[in-house]
Amino acid sequence: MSKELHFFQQSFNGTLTVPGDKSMSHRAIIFGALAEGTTTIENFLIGEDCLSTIKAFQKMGVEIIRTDTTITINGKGIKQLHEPLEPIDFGNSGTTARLLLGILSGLPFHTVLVGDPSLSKRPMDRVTIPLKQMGSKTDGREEGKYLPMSIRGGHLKPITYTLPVNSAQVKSAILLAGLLTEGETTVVEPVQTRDHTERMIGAFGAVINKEGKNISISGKQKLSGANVVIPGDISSAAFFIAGATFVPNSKLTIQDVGLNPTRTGLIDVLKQMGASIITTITDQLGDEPVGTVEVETSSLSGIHISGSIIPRIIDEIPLIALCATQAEGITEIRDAKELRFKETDRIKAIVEVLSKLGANITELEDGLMIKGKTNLVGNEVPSFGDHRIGMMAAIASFITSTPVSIDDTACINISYPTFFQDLNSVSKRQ
Ligand code: SPQ
Repeated sequence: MSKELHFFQQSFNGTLTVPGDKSMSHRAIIFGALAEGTTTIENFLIGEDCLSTIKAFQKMGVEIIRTDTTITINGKGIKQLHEPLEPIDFGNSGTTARLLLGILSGLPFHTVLVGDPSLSKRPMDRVTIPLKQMGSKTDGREEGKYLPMSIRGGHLKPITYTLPVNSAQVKSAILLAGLLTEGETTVVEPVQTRDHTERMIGAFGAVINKEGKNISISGKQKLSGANVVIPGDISSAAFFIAGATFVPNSKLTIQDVGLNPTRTGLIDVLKQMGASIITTITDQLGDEPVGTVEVETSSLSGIHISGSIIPRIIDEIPLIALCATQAEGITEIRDAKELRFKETDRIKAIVEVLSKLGANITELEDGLMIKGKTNLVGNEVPSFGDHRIGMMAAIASFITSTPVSIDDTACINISYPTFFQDLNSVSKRQ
């Protein structure tokens, strides 16, 4: 489904709330499905990825009922999960695949796992290598590296594992397997990644301990049903925050958005580039800070971005690259090779899309170099079936004097089905 977009001479104005956080929505379903008792989840993200997580547990016999954005799980504990009769399809969702590999490792049955063509190209050995050390039996395409895979879980032994890649999905997969394992499992995390798994488990009555870089879980803790309210997704708000920094005459407020510091790197980067952004924490939902982001048009300057901030901006790098085309001077992003293992090779995708729009951008092995400031021009661009690339191109159409035509925007339903409605609601003619 291609879409022609032309928001030229419109700005971002007004107030917006964005749908629930994707990472937290996945985790709430996972804990609710493992818990005993009723779990309710409010402001759940009705994106295709999170629906894949629901369907996976339904196939294992968990009763999950959805009414609009509220989910009810009638949890009966881990013992109620049964061998699925059919393969489980993770669709496009890396989080579902990797976190469920962790759980399935500890469950005494056989499961066949498949995904869409994009997910089937994403490495799963980053989780199966430590899970095999714990005793999980997995196999898959290309010597067990890719989906389709099969897994036979069962009795596991605890391990201590130092993450070789800065990945919250790998960390969470091991911790979830550790929850089903007698003894203490420890993940050593050299660079902090998003910590929603660690924060949310408390609501379900269990604990994950953090001491410096060591994150430990004692196995066989009982989870009890909980009421979880999901804050707005900062990675969805990011499209509007980034756009409002460089689209002339913008002044935008985003409310009720998650402000967990492991996710707010975009705001730090944009401020460093000269953006005017004010964040205010107004509430706490469970263990997650929530608040308001106020942003207005500013003059941006290029900066160097590398090191420990990368996991805090990993999903927002397409947007940072777009902002960099509107910043004076050079922006260099390094240490971001992980982008090559997302829904598509996002380094290549960013370069191709922004080059087609007239940007001066160079592909680096582990990142990008962008020379600003450039007048962008409309063109036909691919989204590569990647929701975040498609939405980045849509935001670019606010500053191109001719339309931007995106070949496939259906992929945006992966994380933000109401994106275009929200875009229309805050775009105002200047
Ligand atoms: O779930 P998926 O497909 O991996 O989604 C992405 C995204 O852009 O929405 C990445 F492609 O987000 C990941 C994120 O990049 C979600 C996530 C999580 O919920 O734990 C963690 C990050 O991935 P990783 O590999 O760094 O752990």
